[in-house]
Amino acid sequence: MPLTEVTEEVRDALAERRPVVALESTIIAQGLPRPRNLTVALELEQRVRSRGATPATIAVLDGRVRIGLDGPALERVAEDTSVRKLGSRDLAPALATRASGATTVSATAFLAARSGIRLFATGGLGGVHRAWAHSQDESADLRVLAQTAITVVCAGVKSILDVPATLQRLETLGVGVLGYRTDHFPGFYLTSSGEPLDWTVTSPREVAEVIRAREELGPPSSALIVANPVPEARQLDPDLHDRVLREALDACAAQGITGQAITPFLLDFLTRRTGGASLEANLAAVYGNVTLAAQIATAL
Ligand code: PSU
Ligand code: MN
Repeated sequence: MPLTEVTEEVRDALAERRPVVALESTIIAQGLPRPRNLTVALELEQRVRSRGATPATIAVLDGRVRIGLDGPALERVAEDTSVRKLGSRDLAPALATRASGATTVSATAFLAARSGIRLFATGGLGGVHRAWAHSQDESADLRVLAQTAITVVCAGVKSILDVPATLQRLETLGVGVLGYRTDHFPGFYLTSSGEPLDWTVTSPREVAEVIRAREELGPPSSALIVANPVPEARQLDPDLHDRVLREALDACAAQGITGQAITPFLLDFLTRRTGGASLEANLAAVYGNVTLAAQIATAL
């Protein structure tokens, strides 16, 4: 894979079948405010390590896929404003034009699975947007998850989305969803979206057993989602969430924001208009997911 560079640390861990957790980089480059994003990126890797697993943050730098980022590479992703947002369909043009970009869930899941990584942690997945009937905006995350054998630990899908429609799409696409210690789908900034789930697991070992069962049934052709809610004490106040989200969606429509810019716009709007409270809930969710992913990878 000449266009792919895997760090020695990740390569050794994979070769020795030690636990590895993939981390996406769009959350760093486009999902969190600078300069906090770099501190968070380093902290995420630290949390994976402290649970006995190897972190593999994924990005594209100067037209090369990077599986695992060293300090300077992580700094570049966090600080360089010319780093683009890359979904899975953007990978080939980015490589061919020597571009640099942070990878979304769709691009990260694709690249991680292709490198032999079985666990991936993020904040909230993309999904069906609320204005879907008119915009047809459904994140590429869903289709890639339908075709990629990887386990993704997340706090549900971003609450800026149409959550019931997204859950329906996941069912249609054959993507498994397990609630981690909950029988309701998490609501990203909120502990619960209010939507019920069919399956609940209560330990990293149980998730590992589901993963093994999937593999025994035949090579899995789709992803497994482990939906891990943000602790209630750290969720965003639900009333504040609903009010500011309505304003954010109105502002997005009024300003004519489209395509890849929508999600970063909404996340940033919420952070500013909740006085940073949505950011804290987002971080609590991501930290919890990264820790759980490392525990599952270790249990495997
Ligand atoms: N989770 C977060 N913050 C983020 C994202 C996820 O806590 O910024 C990113 C992921 O990279 C996800 C992307 O794939 O948002 C979805 O973007 P879109 O809706 O344009 O597909
Ligand atoms: Mn979109």
